[in-house]
Amino acid sequence: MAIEFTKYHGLGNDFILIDNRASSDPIVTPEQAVKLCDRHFGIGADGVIFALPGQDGTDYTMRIFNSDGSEPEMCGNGIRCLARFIAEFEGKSDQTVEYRIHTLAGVMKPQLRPGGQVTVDMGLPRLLAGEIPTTLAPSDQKVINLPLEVGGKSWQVTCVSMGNPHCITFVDDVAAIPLENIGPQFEHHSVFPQRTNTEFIQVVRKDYLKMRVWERGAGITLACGTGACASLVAGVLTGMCDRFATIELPGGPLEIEWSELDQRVYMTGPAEKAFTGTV
Ligand code: ZDP
Repeated sequence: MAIEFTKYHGLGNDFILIDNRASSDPIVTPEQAVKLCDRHFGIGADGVIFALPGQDGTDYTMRIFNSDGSEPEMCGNGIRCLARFIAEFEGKSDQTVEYRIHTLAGVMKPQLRPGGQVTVDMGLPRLLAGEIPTTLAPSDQKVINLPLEVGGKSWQVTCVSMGNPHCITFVDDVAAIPLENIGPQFEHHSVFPQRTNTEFIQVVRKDYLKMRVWERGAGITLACGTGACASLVAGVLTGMCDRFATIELPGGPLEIEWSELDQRVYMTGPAEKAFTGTV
């Protein structure tokens, strides 16, 4: 079967977008997604994202397969790409339009802005150990600055769920972190039953953070939207940063706000089309 796709990226976190409006099941299997994401034998991407019919009164449903075939609940950079992909096939690319998107992490609301930026209402962060999930603390308690032994070293970690699990560590110099080596050890640590995404954060100023990420199911990526949101929340919880900050990722900056008013997290960043094709 021939499948048309469009390749998008958000700060270099790249995805294969598929128009899946004709069916409520993804037209690509997780095994096929692994092959499509392969950078040498396939199209190459960090994940495959499907625009499915909306559920429960939403405009669309988003599903995503990581490059290892696992299915995350949510994807921050991906949902910005999805919003622009939808606007394009709806012929609304030049409009300020908001969509309600059903995801496994709840309803997300991306809004297109002039100039290609997309702001996403990412919902409420979840902070209890049982919600992350992690066994680092009793399930009804928060995990803020608790010690975790990884790679023969003790790290102070804070855990936040943006629908998907994140483990955040503040360090003096993100460039000095041997991500390739310790990332997988965090991801597969026994205290994270659903594995975890891991973010290393360097505080440059209270409103400017630098981040490097090891993603669950995808490894080192140039950017992670949910990770940037989770890291800002962790920074506020630990007193390391303001409620509004720029987060510099290897692929570029995202603006993140944890609103005092409604306690929701808002993410603003770019999403760009790279090319289209048929497989
Ligand atoms: O939670 C996970 O398994 C992540 N790898 C999902 C993808 C997250 C993403 N990088 C983001 O921007 O939030 C797409």
